[in-house]
Formats: sequence, C-alpha cells, structure tokens
Amino acid sequence: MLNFFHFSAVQIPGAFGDADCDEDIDLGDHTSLTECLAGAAVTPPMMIPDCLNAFDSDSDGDVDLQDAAAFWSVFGNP
Ligand SMILES: [Ca+2]
Ligand SMILES: [Ca+2]
Repeated sequence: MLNFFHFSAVQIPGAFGDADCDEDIDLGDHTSLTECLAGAAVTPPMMIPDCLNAFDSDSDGDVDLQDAAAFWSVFGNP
C-alpha cells in the first residue's frame, strides 16, 4: 500500500542558535540573541518564547553571557 504522506522540510525546533529556523546562524539570529539576552538567572522576555530553545546553551533557564559566548563560537556556521 502506498503512503501519500510526506514529511520533507520538517523543522526541528531547538537547534542551538538558529532562532529563525532557517538552518544557519547569522545576523538575524544574532539580533534575536540580543533581544533574548537578559542576564544570569533572569528569565528572558516572555514575549519571545523561543529564547530558551534557541539560546540557552547550558539549559539553566536563562540567556546570559555564557550562552552568548556559546552562540558566538558557532556564529556564521550553516
Ligand atoms: Ca538562522
Ligand atoms: Ca543559560
């Protein structure tokens, strides 16, 4: 029996640093990082729900300078 369901181009949310899910880490993502960067032990702005998914590299519930350093280490990568 043929299966007519196709699941191509499925985006997997939570790829570190790729806030806009376009499969690169570029200036657009950097802009999102600056909006999410709230500091140590501070929950990022609630209006940007993907901050932690995209930028919380150490999964401690904040977006701080450690997470920013991790972002900059991969900045420019596809
Ligand atoms: Ca991106
Ligand atoms: Ca963090």
